[in-house]
Amino acid sequence: MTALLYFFALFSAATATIVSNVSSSYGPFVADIIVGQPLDGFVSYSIEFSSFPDFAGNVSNPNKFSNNLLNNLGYLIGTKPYIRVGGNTQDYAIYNPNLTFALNGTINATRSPDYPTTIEIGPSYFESYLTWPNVKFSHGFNMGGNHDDRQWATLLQTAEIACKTLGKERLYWWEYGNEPDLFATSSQGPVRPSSYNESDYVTEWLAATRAIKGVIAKFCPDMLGNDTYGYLAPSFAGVGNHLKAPLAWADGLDTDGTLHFRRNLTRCNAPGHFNEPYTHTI
Ligand SMILES: *[C@@H]1O[C@H](CO)[C@@H](O)[C@H](O)[C@H]1NC(C)=O
Ligand SMILES: *[C@@H]1O[C@H](CO)[C@@H](O)[C@H](O)[C@H]1NC(C)=O
Ligand SMILES: *[C@@H]1O[C@H](CO)[C@@H](O)[C@H](O)[C@H]1NC(C)=O
Ligand SMILES: *[C@@H]1O[C@H](CO)[C@@H](O)[C@H](O)[C@H]1NC(C)=O
Ligand SMILES: *[C@@H]1O[C@H](CO)[C@@H](O)[C@H](O)[C@H]1NC(C)=O
Ligand SMILES: *[C@@H]1O[C@H](CO)[C@@H](O)[C@H](O)[C@H]1NC(C)=O
Ligand SMILES: *[C@@H]1O[C@H](CO)[C@@H](O)[C@H](O)[C@H]1NC(C)=O
Ligand SMILES: CC(=O)N[C@H]1CO[C@H](CO)[C@@H](O)[C@@H]1O
Repeated sequence: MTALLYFFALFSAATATIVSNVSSSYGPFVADIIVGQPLDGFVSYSIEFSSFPDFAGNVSNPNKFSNNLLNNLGYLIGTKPYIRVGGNTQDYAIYNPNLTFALNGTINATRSPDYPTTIEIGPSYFESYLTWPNVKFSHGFNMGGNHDDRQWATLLQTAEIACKTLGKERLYWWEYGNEPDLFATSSQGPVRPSSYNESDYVTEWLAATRAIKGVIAKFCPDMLGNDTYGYLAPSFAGVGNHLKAPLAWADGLDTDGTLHFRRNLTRCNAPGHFNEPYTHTI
């Protein structure tokens, strides 16, 4: 399963309370809605990393249409939806500090016809996190690397910009790597050898998340509390793939005690993946 877009429920003590009201033809009915039930951020969304600038816009051109939709949902739910920025394309995104626009994506239809598999992001990519007030985000760091020797520099550079931009008010949790259980077998082109196993994954994951933590300690030291520093993980695509989640846990994925759960209630498939079964797992 290469789910790019799905609904998921996020459990957190954090609250992103909406402050704006929206006009509605439902009139007094909306005022009677009990906010915050059944769960904070009960309806939340994942936005494909490469599409985030389109959905959110930037500081000079914020996407007000998207914000209005989120406000309306927020008014009905009690909190604005939480937004995960990630998916397959987070693992292709290479940081280029000289890029003068948000994202340079190139589609290779042989690899994937519906999203770019060669991607550079520039400093203004992160402006998209500033266009939707009172939304909490998870930012997806690039673990796959796409065979680009700027992968490690990208991680350290984006960790600094992401923590400075999001701050603890906007951050939900971090995510390092999307569906790493498919890295060795990806139909878009493997990014790890076939010998890649759970202990390799755990070693790599711990080393990189500790490096991210080092960057945060330097630039955003107020984001290292137990309620502000953590990861959505293992972010596996399924239960029958090359890496198995139970083995990753057994191999020490949560050695640092930084993992937070994600449970999906309903998911919908992304374009190009409609052949997959639609699942309800409430
Ligand atoms: C939202 O607007 C409705 C209708 O004007 C009003 O009754 C309600 O108190 C407002 N809610 C908030 C949270 O401002
Ligand atoms: C960015 O541009 C500067 C000035 O042209 C150049 O020196 C530097 O190597 C470039 N950096 C990258 C990562 O391309
Ligand atoms: C902001 O978005 C507008 C509209 O898409 C675009 O023209 C502009 O180049 C963007 N600014 C930056 C710095 O990317
Ligand atoms: C965007 O990426 C393509 C390669 O995918 C490259 O040919 C092009 O020069 C890049 N554009 C900019 C402005 O960096
Ligand atoms: C597109 O992807 C295919 C399969 O990975 C590769 O063989 C081909 O060289 C790529 N084309 C370009 C222009 O990069
Ligand atoms: C995983 O692969 C590494 C080499 O990449 C090897 O050292 C290790 O023994 C393997 N672990 C298991 C459990 O097979
Ligand atoms: C943070 O969590 C760790 C591990 O659960 C615990 O040992 C530590 O006391 C906590 N720190 C605070 C400030 O609550
Ligand atoms: C995308 C995702 O996490 N899907 C999972 C949703 O829950 C079912 C059952 O618990 C899993 O099989 C899916 O992998």
